[in-house]
Amino acid sequence: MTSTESGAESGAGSARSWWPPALAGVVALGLGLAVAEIVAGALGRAETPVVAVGEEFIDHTPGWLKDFAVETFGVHDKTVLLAGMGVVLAVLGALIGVLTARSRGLGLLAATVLLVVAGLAVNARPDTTMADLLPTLAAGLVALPVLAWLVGKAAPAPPAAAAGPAAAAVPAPSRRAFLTAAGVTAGLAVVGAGLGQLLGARRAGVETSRDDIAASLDLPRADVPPGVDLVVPDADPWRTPNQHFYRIDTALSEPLVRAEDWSLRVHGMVETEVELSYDDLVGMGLEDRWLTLNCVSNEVGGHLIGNALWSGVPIADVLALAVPHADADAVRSRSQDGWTAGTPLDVLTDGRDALLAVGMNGDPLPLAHGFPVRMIVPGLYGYVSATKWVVELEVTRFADFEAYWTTRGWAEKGPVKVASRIDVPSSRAHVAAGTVAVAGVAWAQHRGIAAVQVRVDDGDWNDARLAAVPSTDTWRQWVWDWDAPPGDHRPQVRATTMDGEVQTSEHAPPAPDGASGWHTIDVTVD
Ligand SMILES: Nc1nc2c(c(=O)[nH]1)N[C@H]1C(S)=C(S)[C@@H](COP(=O)(O)O)O[C@H]1N2
Ligand SMILES: [Mo]
Repeated sequence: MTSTESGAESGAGSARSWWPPALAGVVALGLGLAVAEIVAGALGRAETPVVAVGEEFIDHTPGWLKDFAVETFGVHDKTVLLAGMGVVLAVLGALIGVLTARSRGLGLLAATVLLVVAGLAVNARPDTTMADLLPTLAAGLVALPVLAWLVGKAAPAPPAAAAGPAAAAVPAPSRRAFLTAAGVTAGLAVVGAGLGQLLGARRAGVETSRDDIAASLDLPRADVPPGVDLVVPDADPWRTPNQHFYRIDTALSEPLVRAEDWSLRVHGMVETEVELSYDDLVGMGLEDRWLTLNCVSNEVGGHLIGNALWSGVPIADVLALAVPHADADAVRSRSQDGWTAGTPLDVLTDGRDALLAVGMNGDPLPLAHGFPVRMIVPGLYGYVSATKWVVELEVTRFADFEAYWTTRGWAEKGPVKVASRIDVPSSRAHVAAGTVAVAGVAWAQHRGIAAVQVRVDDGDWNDARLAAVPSTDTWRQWVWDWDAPPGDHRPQVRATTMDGEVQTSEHAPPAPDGASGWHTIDVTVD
């Protein structure tokens, strides 16, 4: 019976060597992904199959898992996701390779299914066109034949008549030939991926567009105002450099928007729909404001917060061009990649420095922080206000829509809670007895920090010395000189706002509307 025979043969084959076809599958898949990188890079598109699948995954993971990822991995959540996808892809590639060795038809079918899934993910991304399918298509056109060819070398179909002795004679040279073929393919994949990265780095001219903006816009030098930075060793600087500014968003690969292609549509419940180009916007006049931005996912004592000099146009001025209807109460902003935020209309028009920002610390916005234009609204968490790559403002009513994070269980409105953080000493530090500078920051954007107090081991509260601030919209540094006696101690901090709210000791987790509680650290005084 032929089926028994071939079964026995493939059984002997798999006992001898299941790994060559598995390796063939991994290498073929790798080459396919490299080809996708090259084509996406050449086309200047952000959506490679891997990116699209990753972003669909991000958009469809349940809220709790996302919260867990941000809490556990913080700003490294994307790296962890990509690493996880790498492992899953390697396993899938290996399985497809093994399957292909058993049955060419089934193996190629499985590979095709994988491609179709990737294609569907690309298609499901907002703002994708047929052109975004080309990287996936090219990946398939290269990976499928290479898969069949490599698996053929890894597990040569036994000649129908050949029995034991012939099979025993074949392996050595064919194994060498296979390893050479696999090695060359893997090398091509690595070189290809590198080339793709290089092409991608040109980013469809977005970096060039950013350089042009840097040259043409007269952005300010972001000199730190006098007295704001207490310069306590090891404390965070008052001004957060762009490269150290936390990054949180749902985009696995930054949306690529050139300033010259950007436009902002203001519509919905307005008298006149308005569409602005980048030049229209900056032509309205840029204002420079120090504003502190923080994430609702920031834990007590966390670092998902930063302070920068933002250059931009007041959102109120742009809304005024469109003239919102009196019964509207919200603005739904949308980014180029489809993410949305819902911001109270009154917050955007009450005279505070809510900006459509184009500059950050004297440079055009970095791609990761929303180039070419983003929103920044002092007093609100980023998820309800700080839309990056913003392309649309829809004047509407909260009753009529839900924004990205609201549909995932976070609060509809996200005013910043008053908070304070101890930066030095670091938690579990050992310090020498004597005078120890306890220092950090406190923030309650747009309300302002009036006082910061520190106590140790539930003792009396001591007033910290406050640094200067240019407005109520930034964080405020503080320092308290502690006469530290030897032993284990627990300093903790609380802040009071200018409108008299004392920071609550009540612990709340970040979800659904921001963490609360006093930052407390453990210090050993030697
Ligand atoms: N387009 C877009 N804008 C976005 C987000 C996003 O996922 N997509 N995340 C928001 C959140 S939750 C925060 S805290 C801030 C973070 O801005 P940053 O990355 O510049 O620090 O961006 C906001 N704007
Ligand atoms: Mo956030």
